[in-house]
Amino acid sequence: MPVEHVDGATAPEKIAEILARDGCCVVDRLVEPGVMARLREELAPHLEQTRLGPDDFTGRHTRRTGGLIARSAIARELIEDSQVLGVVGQVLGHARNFQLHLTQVIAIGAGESAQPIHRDQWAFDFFPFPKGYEVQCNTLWAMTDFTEENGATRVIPGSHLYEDKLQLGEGDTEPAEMEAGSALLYTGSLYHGGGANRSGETRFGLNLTYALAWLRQEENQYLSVPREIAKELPESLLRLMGYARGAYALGYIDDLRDPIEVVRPELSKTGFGDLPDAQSQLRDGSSGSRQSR
Ligand SMILES: O=C(O)CCC(=O)C(=O)O
Ligand SMILES: [Fe+2]
Repeated sequence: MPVEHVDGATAPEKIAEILARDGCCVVDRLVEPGVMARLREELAPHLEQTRLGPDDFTGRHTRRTGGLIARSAIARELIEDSQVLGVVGQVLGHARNFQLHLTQVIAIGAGESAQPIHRDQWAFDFFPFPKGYEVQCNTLWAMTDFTEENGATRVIPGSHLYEDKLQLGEGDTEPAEMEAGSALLYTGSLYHGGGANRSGETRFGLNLTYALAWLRQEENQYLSVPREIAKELPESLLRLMGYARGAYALGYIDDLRDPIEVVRPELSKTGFGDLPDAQSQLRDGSSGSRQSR
């Protein structure tokens, strides 16, 4: 079954429905291809300096460049894309809040072989999350066109409901082909992998992922983004990076202080900040689907 495509104006609710059904969906032309060209220009010095991967999973002909909040204004905007956050809010709506999990340009070089098929949520030490309980909602933006030949991500629509820890091969998958400016959205439970690059050109993708705020982030945002830069960021992005509590109590500093105080003291909420809201949710037993931002 090929991956379903929707156009860039599709409502987040509709995309979330497709993700619930298939575990993946391509949103065509979410931004103009020119945005992706500018992103590449902006990141060029960092992309050039990034080392090749050390193993077959990360890819020995693949460069992975992170720290994108510190390095790119365009990436910062894409991280907060309202349509994407709308989808993520729905897919992860069973938890109180979610946070940014990682920012990474994945540049699959010519001659790269196919990445092993995996679930991204295996990063959580292979914890067997219950089927249907999504912990991650991911985007992979095409910075160049994604074609079967140049290493378009291989996906298995519907595999988010498969058993865990399966060993699947390229033959089980479909290529998520799309034009630059489009994005593949997929859950952490979807079986997928980077494709083999049989073209002569590098395939550039931008992986921006989000996870429940009670899980550890894959890319450590507090250490990847220097404090001088963090001080200049908008509150919404800081909250998404993890300068906020996860669920009710996770991540405060010392005397129950709001973590945002470290970078923007004027934004601090006193005590638990959102305590009244948190308490009312505990009292009425609802799990809440409010994003903390
Ligand atoms: O670059 C891609 O197409 C996918 C890479 C991937 O799935 C991963 O590194 O986890
Ligand atoms: Fe992956």
